Amino acid sequence: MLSASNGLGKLVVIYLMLTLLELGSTMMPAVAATDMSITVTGDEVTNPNTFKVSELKVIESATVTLNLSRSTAGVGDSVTASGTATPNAWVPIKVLDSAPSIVFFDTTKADASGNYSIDFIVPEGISGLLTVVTGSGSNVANKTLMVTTSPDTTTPVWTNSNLMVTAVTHTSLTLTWSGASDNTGVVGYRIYQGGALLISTAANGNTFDVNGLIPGTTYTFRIQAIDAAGNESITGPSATVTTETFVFGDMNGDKSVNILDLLFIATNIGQPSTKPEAYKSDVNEDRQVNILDLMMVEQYIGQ
Ligand SMILES: [Ca+2]
Ligand SMILES: [Ca+2]
Ligand SMILES: [Ca+2]
Repeated sequence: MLSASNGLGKLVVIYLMLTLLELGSTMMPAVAATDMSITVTGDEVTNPNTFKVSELKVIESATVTLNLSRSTAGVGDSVTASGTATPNAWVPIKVLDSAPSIVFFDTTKADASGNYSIDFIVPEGISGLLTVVTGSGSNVANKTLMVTTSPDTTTPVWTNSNLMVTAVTHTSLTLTWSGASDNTGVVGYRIYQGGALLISTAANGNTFDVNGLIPGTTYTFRIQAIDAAGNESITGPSATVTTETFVFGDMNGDKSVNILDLLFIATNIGQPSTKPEAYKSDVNEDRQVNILDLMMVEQYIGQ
């Protein structure tokens, strides 16, 4: 606070102040000033030729400091960067990867005491050493943050799981199941017959033909999903099925061999062998349904 008690004194002070302000950098003490504020009030009523410099304040820039709430983090983790800077100043924050590319940028305002704090989330696809920088120009502070990739321990899950069994013959059937999901993706399915692993399949095929089964036998199948880390689901769908009982020549499955079985074969003559009925009608297994199959079955009529 500068003031003077009489008119002459005021003029001297004003002159000195104006000179001081005009000469500025040559007369003022050497400080690292980034801002100045001057409050001037006039005395227009009693003496319009006078005014008073009531406050001359130099705001020095404070050196930016930085602390991180953690030194290691995983993707999706929140990290708090905090420290001190110039009171009420905006503080930029940058997070750089090793390239270096900016993976996060924001600004926050320091409070009247110079304290600032800002949170950021470690983005997807980031790993390795990050550098967190706050401040600007030459007045910056930085800290490193190691982003670790934690192993996937989450197993695939089934929602409304379903396992269908179709095309059941005396030795084969077809399994078809709904898909599972996983936090990192399902890479395949494991098919269990009873408690034993039958086969693993790729994730893009939700169907499998089981062959070589024994006629008239009950089987339980279960499907489990696996992810890239080898985590296997535990709640996959299951189904129990009995293969057809085999009576040689009993083409229509009525447990007897008669003219109806010959008709069954006759209607499948010329059909592709992949058609279940035709496959079944190929009694001599020569991949064709023809008169030879009819002749074989005819021998068993009445037995
Ligand atoms: Ca997983
Ligand atoms: Ca029959
Ligand atoms: Ca045949």
